[in-house]
Parts: sequence; structure tokens; C-alpha cells
Amino acid sequence: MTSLAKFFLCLVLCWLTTNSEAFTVVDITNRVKELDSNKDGGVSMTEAEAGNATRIKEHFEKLDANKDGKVTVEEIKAKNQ
Ligand SMILES: [Ca+2]
Ligand SMILES: [Ca+2]
Repeated sequence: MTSLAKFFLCLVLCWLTTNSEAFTVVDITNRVKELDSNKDGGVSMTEAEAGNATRIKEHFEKLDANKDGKVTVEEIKAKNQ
């Protein structure tokens, strides 16, 4: 294998590893803050769409445990445990 091929293989592996890691609490908090444009403490479907939060959009129903139409840090944390 050439060193260039090894380099790219490493990049792909690093990328896969990073993406399969669970969210940390800090990551969740920052992401929710970033997405929460009306500052009501949760991410609505509209906010998730506006911020391209694919993971939240895909799992919105499951994440929104109390079905109030927004996903909070607590709800995401609960699903990540
Ligand atoms: Ca919001
Ligand atoms: Ca909720």
C-alpha cells in the first residue's frame, strides 16, 4: 500500500470512529443552544431543519419523550444513556 493510500485509509477510519462516538453532555448542550433559535430551551422540528440537525430530525419522535414538540438537552441525554 502506498503511503498516500495509508493516509486516506487513516482519514476514513478516524472519521468513522469520531462519528460513531456517543455525544458528550457538552456537545449536546452546545448543539441544542446553537439550534434553539427562539431560546425556549428546546429544539423544534423547524429549528432542527433550519440547522441541518439530521440526527435530531431523524429521531425527533423518539427523542421528544414528553411530546411537547421540542427536544431538550435532558431528552437527548436520556436517550444516549
Ligand atoms: Ca426552540
Ligand atoms: Ca420534549
